[in-house]
Amino acid sequence: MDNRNAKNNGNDQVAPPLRLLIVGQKRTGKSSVGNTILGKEAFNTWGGAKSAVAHGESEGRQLMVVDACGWGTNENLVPKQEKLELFNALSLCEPGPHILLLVIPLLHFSHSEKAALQKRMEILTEGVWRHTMVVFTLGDRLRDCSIQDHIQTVGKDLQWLMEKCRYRYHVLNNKTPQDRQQVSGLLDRVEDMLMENGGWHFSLHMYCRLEEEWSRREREMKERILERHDEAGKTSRGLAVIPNHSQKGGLRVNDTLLKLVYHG
Ligand SMILES: Nc1nc2c(ncn2[C@@H]2O[C@H](COP(=O)(O)OP(=O)(O)OP(=O)(O)O)[C@@H](O)[C@H]2O)c(=O)[nH]1
Ligand SMILES: [Mg+2]
Repeated sequence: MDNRNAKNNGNDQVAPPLRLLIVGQKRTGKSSVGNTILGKEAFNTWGGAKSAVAHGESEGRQLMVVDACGWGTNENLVPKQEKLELFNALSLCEPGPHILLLVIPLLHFSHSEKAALQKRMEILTEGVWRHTMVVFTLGDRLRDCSIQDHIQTVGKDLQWLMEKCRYRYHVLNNKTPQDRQQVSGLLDRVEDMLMENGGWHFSLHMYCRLEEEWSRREREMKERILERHDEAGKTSRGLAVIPNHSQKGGLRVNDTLLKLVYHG
């Protein structure tokens, strides 16, 4: 745990900064989110800027905020330059961000936007979702409609995203940065997530190693099961042991679905 005391409660000890990484598609309001959170013009909003880092104090918390260069709309592959930009943004918040703020404007969320987002998040491994919260921008557009209604009506792609983030989201209106309640609400949510994660920050290196380890164990276990049943097949007369893979990805032997249990 490396962020036991993100909130400086007035004692003299300087709390370690909470590291936030702001990601999302181009022109969605990422820099504005950074500025609203920090309560100052830390990032430029002219567009097209490279990833940048800013420090500051906001609502009693020491913060380090990285505004990542926005990603594009290609839903089939992630251009090499975009991958490098993503890694560069990660390296700006070494040893890793506590929380990623994934910026989504309160507009229609299309299937191709979802596909493009999924491709970028996959680079960061499945583990990144534990550290990700959605920040809806253009909060000023929510007039007569609640955010829950918006999520319901926008459709299944946004609902998919909500499920990935376990419904952790917050709405910001960047046109009223003086509204500090919206910022303290967001930072409270961030701290709750940090507690749920035992204080651990996101580490791409660690999650990549974990994914490799899981697939290695899965491979070994399947091989061992197949070997064992091959031997059993040789010794038992009349019982044909036919291993195959079920449609759901489980392993079936003689029509019995074997469940693989991992202890990792
Ligand atoms: N009405 C409204 N406009 C917003 C809001 N947030 C951002 N904008 C506007 O959206 C535009 C883009 O905002 P940025 O913060 O520069 O977006 P970005 O994602 O950093 O853009 P890139 O760095 O080019 O990827 C700017 O004109 C902002 O003023 C919001 O909550 N409400
Ligand atoms: Mg920007």
